[in-house]
Amino acid sequence: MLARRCLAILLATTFAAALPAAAEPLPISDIPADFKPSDEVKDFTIREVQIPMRDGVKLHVNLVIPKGAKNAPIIFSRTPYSADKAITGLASNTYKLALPVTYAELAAAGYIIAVQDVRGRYRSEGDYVVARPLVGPLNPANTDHSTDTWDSIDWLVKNVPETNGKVGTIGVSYGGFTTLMSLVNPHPALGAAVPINPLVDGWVGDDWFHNGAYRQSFLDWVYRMTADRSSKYGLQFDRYDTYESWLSAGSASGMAKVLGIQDFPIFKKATAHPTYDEYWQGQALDKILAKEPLKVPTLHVHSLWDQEDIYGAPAVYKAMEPRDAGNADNYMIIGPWQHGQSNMASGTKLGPIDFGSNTSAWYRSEVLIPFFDAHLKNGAPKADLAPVTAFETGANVWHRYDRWPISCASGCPSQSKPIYLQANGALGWKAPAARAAFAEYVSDPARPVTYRERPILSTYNPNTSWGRWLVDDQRFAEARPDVVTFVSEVLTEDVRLAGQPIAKFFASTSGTDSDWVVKLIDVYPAEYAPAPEMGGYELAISMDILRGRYRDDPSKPSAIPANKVVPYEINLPNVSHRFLKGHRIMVQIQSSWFPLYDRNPQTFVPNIFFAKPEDYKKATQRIYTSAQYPSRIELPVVE
Ligand code: PG9
Repeated sequence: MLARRCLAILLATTFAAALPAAAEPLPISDIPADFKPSDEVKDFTIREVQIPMRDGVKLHVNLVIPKGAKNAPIIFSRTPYSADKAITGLASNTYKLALPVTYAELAAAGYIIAVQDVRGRYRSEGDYVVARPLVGPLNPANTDHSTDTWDSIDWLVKNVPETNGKVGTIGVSYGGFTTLMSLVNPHPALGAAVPINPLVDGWVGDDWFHNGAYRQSFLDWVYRMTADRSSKYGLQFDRYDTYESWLSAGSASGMAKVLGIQDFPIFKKATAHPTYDEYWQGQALDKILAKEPLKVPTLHVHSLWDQEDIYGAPAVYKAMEPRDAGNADNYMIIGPWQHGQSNMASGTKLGPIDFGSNTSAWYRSEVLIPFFDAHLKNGAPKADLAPVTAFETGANVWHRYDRWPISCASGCPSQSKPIYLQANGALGWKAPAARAAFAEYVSDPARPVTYRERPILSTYNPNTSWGRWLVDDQRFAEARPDVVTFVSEVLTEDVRLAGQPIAKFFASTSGTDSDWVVKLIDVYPAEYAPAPEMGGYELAISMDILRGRYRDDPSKPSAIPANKVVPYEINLPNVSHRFLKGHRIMVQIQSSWFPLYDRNPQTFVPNIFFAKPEDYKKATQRIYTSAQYPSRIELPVVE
């Protein structure tokens, strides 16, 4: 009996082993319910945190921590463009490849990288307000970018065990704006700040307007950034070449209607505040920071061909200078870059303009990292940095300066010098002697001067070269009958500029409002051996627009008296440039810069956003070049 039972068990176990097990049902979905990528093979970890702010709203931060980090300072950026996208470059196991180049180099230098979605964007809670003003008359809430930065830094230094408790802020453009906001009532752990190409004054010369002329191309940004919280939607124009689209829409608000964004709050705020009123003045960061004590060493980064925020960095450097009694806390670097190019892998060229070396990489290794190290690393020595480091385009050399500007009307090491517009399209150092002389053109809003050659793509079209437009060859404009050109003799010696050119000119219009665009241009020799394809190139080194109604008072527009000679003044963007012997200096003037800027109807109307088709009229423009009306550009010449 026992033997039979044993045999039965033996047979059962033997056959059980031989038979296939009952198959486990496979899940229907091929995507595992819960998977986290392994960090084992990486040389860094990404830690995702939600940081509570003082009002309970939680803001999302991605921390990138190189393996083995200890006593490491934190580099903190705050962005509306996605903290996830900001840290994910190539899918690589080494942060040197995975991170965008600036973060990778900072991580290699021993820093933890922290990137936050600003309030209301992507994975952060709360409401999004574009460039949210500080708490006060323009912001009735109890939080702003300054408080959100303070609360975040406080949390980071208490909750990231790998840190030495010191934080540096950095960011480009919008991120430059949030970096400047970190300087208002700064957290004690904030040891250094690097605002790069920041939005500082949206009316005077950064993203939204320049001297009152509306940068309508930024409707593209408005659409992308405020249609939803995570930029799902990209703007589609009806044509690849948007020139016709803008022209047929009429005004900026006409285009907003076409796109269905006329009721977006940020667009309505612009149309409600076309003048430089309290709304703009109250949020201009140069004005705000001029009143703050300078507690945090700051390195301002300026791009000479910044197509978005060309006003901000030098303006805020200048505003903070009086607070820097020892000339040891307020720094600036001026590079030959487009917007954000200091953060790009290559700063050797911009379009066809060659700088002879990788200026962006040089800035990061010789200026940015030494600056952060000196202020954030325990026991680090002082950095050997000049208060101002400026690249001189044309000569392609870096200079160390103890101030900026180097040349101005008074109080600078060199004094600026006028170059005069002369009769017959000449330009020269001698004041004009002619009794009556002017250059004339007809400005027709139905055929506006384009800001670059067509086709004109939408700002963020994947094929756009928007980032390079400021170095476009200006010969296309010179060829138009509605652009007047003044050009010097061939230079017999170099002319060096370091500072801000100021256009002071006399003009009349047959209309009652007008835009004036002034361009300062370096004309290459017709035969140019170093790069034959650059022969005759007209490289703009500084240009800007003024909406005539604001000539006397940006906060009180007034009609221009028709056919009367009126003086105008435009502060042009800063230059650090050498016109080389053999080149010529050129000035061009025109009355539209379309479609980047909305058209001036050339008839004074209460609000150009709502100008009607019948308001747009041709006007005869005159630029005076006489002894009585000596139009000129005050050039910041360095002797
Ligand atoms: N120039 C962009 C911007 C900054 C601030 C407000 C709106 C736009 C940027 O590059 O972030």
